[in-house]
Amino acid sequence: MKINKNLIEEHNRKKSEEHHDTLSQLEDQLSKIGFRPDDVVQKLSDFQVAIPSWALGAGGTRFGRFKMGGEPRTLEEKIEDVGLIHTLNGSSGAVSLHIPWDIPADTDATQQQALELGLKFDAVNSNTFQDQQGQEYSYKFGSLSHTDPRVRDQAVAHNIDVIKIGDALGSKALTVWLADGSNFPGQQNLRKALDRTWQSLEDIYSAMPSDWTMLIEYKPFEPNFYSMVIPDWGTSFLLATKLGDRVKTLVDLGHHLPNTNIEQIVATLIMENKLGGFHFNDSKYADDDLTTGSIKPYQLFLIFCELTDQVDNPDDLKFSELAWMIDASHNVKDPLEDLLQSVEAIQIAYARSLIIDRNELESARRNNDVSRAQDILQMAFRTDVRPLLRESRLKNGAAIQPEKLFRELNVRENLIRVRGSESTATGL
Ligand code: RM4
Ligand code: MN
Ligand code: MN
Repeated sequence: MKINKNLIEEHNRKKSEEHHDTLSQLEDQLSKIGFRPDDVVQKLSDFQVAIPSWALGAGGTRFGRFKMGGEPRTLEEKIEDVGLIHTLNGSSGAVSLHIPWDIPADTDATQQQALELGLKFDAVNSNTFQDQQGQEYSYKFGSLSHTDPRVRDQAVAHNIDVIKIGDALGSKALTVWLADGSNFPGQQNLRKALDRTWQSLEDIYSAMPSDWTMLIEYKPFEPNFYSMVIPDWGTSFLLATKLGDRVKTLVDLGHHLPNTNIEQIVATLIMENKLGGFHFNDSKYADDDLTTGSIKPYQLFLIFCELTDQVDNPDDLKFSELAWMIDASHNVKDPLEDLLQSVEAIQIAYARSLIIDRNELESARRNNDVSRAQDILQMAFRTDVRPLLRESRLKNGAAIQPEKLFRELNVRENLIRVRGSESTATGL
């Protein structure tokens, strides 16, 4: 299914008056405190967040999976769905593939399809956390960290295959998330498991094209419940440092123990030039893969505050060099609506971080004026920046209110008509 541009224009015409009223009010308010709203709008228009190919169907828990209807049956249909999201919001111009769930039958055709929809390929993800049919050795007891060199070699070879597929599609990064670890004390030699992982990653790194980046995720527990080989940002950072310049840490927001100060991790990684990108989602407990910004919007804002804090070091961080990706799972919501909500939440956090009075904040900090510093941050957080988002969508030729239009056009019903109510997407 494709959404005709005329429908977007018609929607925008209907919403235009109301939009311009709220926008000019906000513009006045921001100009008074010395901001140029146009700059924020421009930054928002340029900012693109990749959609994960594994989040377009109904996700499951280990207890079950409920059909949603109209799920994409093929990679082509997954890319079509990302195209739908991007047509509606103008901010999802990239897709992140998971191999082997999404092996393209014909890379040229896949690339062509993406190009026509205005999509690029962000990081490709390898998968050594499941056994695939016909696979020679099992990953039951690990992959890159396995005690048996034949298993490690197989896992390394898989990662190199993933790079090859990504390379043919124009991707420039590999994400490695390792499920390796142990369930019981004594099961694994902790030091040796990390050492073997490092060696396996070396093999992958040396096979990677010179303009590629390797992104290493971390996660404290699950599927292993006693130890994970890469449990935290420190271990990811250590491996990234040992391996080389083109290896960085990927921060998946759900991969932390409750109440971890993620914004502080982000600040440290920026300082060391080791921040590779994000898997955006939200969580109450751990790897819940909920809609970004649905549980802890203030945390998301604080993360963006670190990302856009360039008062003293304007060249520290190049947004375009980071991988901005969503990693979510949908058990009860329509994934397309959920992804629209996620992108919007990310943009809201970004926009709010751009209207912080940085000089005032720095001076409050210098003077240890704690109350003032808190007020400055919260003033930005409490501002409704959505008119700026809507303006950036208009600029990108997208819909002023993408979720509204999604419902008005009965997108899900149309997808069910074409794909049936029983279709299932590959993924978790
Ligand atoms: C993991 C991790 C990976 C994702 C898989 C599906 O928890 O977050 O990034 O690829 O789930
Ligand atoms: Mn992830
Ligand atoms: Mn995860």
